[in-house]
Parts: sequence; structure tokens; C-alpha cells
Amino acid sequence: MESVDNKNSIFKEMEEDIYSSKLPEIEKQKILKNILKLKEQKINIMITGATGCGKSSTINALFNTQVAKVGVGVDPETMEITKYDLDNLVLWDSPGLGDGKEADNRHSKNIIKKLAECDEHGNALIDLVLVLLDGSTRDLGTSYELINQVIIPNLGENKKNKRDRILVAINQCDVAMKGRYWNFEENKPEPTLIQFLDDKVESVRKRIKEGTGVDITPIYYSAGFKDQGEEQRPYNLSKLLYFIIQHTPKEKRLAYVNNISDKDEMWKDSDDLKDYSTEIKQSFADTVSECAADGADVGEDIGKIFGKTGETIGRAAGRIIGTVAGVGKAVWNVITSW
Ligand SMILES: Nc1nc2c(ncn2[C@@H]2O[C@H](COP(=O)(O)OP(=O)(O)O)[C@@H](O)[C@H]2O)c(=O)[nH]1
Ligand SMILES: [Mg+2]
Repeated sequence: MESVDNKNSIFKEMEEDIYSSKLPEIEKQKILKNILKLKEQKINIMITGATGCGKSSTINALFNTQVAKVGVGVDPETMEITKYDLDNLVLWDSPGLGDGKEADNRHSKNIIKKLAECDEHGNALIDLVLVLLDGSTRDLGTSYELINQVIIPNLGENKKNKRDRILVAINQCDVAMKGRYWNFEENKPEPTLIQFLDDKVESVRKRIKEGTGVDITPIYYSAGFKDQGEEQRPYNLSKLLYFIIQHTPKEKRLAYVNNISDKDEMWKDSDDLKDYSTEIKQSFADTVSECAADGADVGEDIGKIFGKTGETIGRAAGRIIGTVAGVGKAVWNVITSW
């Protein structure tokens, strides 16, 4: 599959589309100015959770880079928040709780400090906190402590804002019942495991609601186990990305276009509750039509004006074809015809 090699290509293509359009000069200038603004947007995501829950594996699966070392022994003495700068997308890999009292104290302080940081516009630096839970453990006590005592109280005052800035995802769903009821051939859960995971989602939701009054909807997925010489094969990663994008302010969403993994295996398997590919593509398209064209008179032909841009978005979203039966071609048609 074709990959996007130029890091800035989505913005470059948007500019090229505008230069080569027949729009009046004044509208062109308005749109180019908007594109410049979009280009400067950075999305900052904090990824946190107990050691071994799968933060590194998740980062590597989602994004077009193998930045994070998997299963690396953690030294709680020196453990700090690690920054991965992926061009418009900045990831903060932060240890959660469960490494002992002293380390936990330090980690909490680091997280709270990071959450209080502001960007150059005076807005909170961290747009979104992705909290990962290890679905294979029964004892999620330290995770609730992390979410209810450390993260949610430090996401601002407003409940709606808090909800928008946190995403809780239960990883390792494949081994949630010690590997039982996981269909290894098809890389998906059997009904018994689905029921177990749905119950888990509900109990996590409840515990957070009871502890904080904030009502969020956790999801489950698997970043996929990777042994030496084996391929990583996630489940529901497209769903996770869909939720991440939904939790990302519109004007920052294009940062994902050039960064999402171009390995097909990462996106192959997911539940069929939604057509995540089309939804993701639509999110990107909305950003282009609402943010780039903001204040400019482009008429009805926005899809035609942003022809190249649409193709790039289509390619990016097209990688993320879920398991929705028979929908593949239809999705592609929608993508290429917007
Ligand atoms: N079975 C299974 N193993 C996983 C999954 N995600 C991560 N792992 C394994 O869990 C271990 C810890 O993962 P890692 O990404 O280093 O966790 P981190 O400490 O949170 O960064 C590694 O051996 C991974 O291969 C998953 O979804 N399923
Ligand atoms: Mg790690």
C-alpha cells in the first residue's frame, strides 16, 4: 500500500489545491491563511497506565513509526515522561501507578505538572489523556486511583471538558480470560469473552462515575502481542483511533493523516459496530471543509477544489478498513468521490 512519505504532505497538498483552483485571489488568500493556521496546530496526547499495560505497543501499532521500545524493563528511579515528537503530533508516554509508593508519588506529581502546562496560546498543553488499562488483570485498583485521584481532578473544572479530554481503553482484551474464548485464527473474541469484556467496560465506567461523577465510555482493544519474528496483530485498533480522533479538537485532526500506521495488519481486525474507516475519513474531510474554508466563499464545490487533499485523506483512511462485511469497495468509492 502506498505510504505518505512527505511529513507535511497533507498541508502541502491543500496549498497546491488552492493555488491551482480558479477561486478569486481574495478567497485563495483567506484559505491559504487558514491552512497556515492548521499547519501550526499541534495535538498533544498523554498516554499513561501501569507498567506493562501496553503503552509502547499501542503507540507503535497506531503510528507510522517504531519509536517506543516494548517490554523494556522500567527503572522506577529514573522513570520520567518520554516525549515522542511526530510532527504536529506529540505523544507523552507517562508511567502510571503501581511501581511502589515512592515511584507512584513521583509519577503522580509529574503527571499533574504536565497537565497544568500551557501552550504558547495559554491553553492546556495536553489535549487528551489516553489511559490504558491492562485487561488481563483483575485488580485495577491502581488504575482507578490514577484516573479518579490524579487525572480527572486535574483536567479542569468543567465536567464536559473533563469528559472530552480523557479516553479510557482496556488493552490486552485477547488475554482478558487468560486466552480462553479468543479466536486465534480470526483474531477476535468469542461471544463469552465479548460478554466478559462488555461487563468489564461497564464496571470500569461505574467505578469512575462513582469516584468522580464523570461519565465516560471505555472501550476495549488489543495492541497485539509481538514475539520475536512475529507480526503484531491488534484488534479494534481502528476503533481506538476513531475514539482518539473524536476526542481531538477539529482543527487538530489533520495531524493524524500523515502519522497513522501504513501497515495493513494493524487495522484489519475490529468489531463491526461501526464503519470506522468511513467515520475517520469523514472527520478529516470535516476539518478541511470547516476549518480550511472558514470565512471564505468557495461555493458548493469544496470537494472539487480540494481534489488532491481528498485523495490523500482517502488513502490514509482507506488503510483503516475494518471487518464490516462487503463494505470495502463501497467505502473506497465514498472516499474517492467526496
Ligand atoms: N497478549 C497481549 N500482549 C500485549 C498486548 N499489548 C502489549 N502486550 C505485551 O505486554 C508487554 C508489555 O507491553 P509494553 O507495550 O512494553 O507496555 P508498557 O510498559 O505499558 O509500555 C509486552 O510483552 C507486550 O508484547 C496485547 O494487546 N495482548
Ligand atoms: Mg513502555
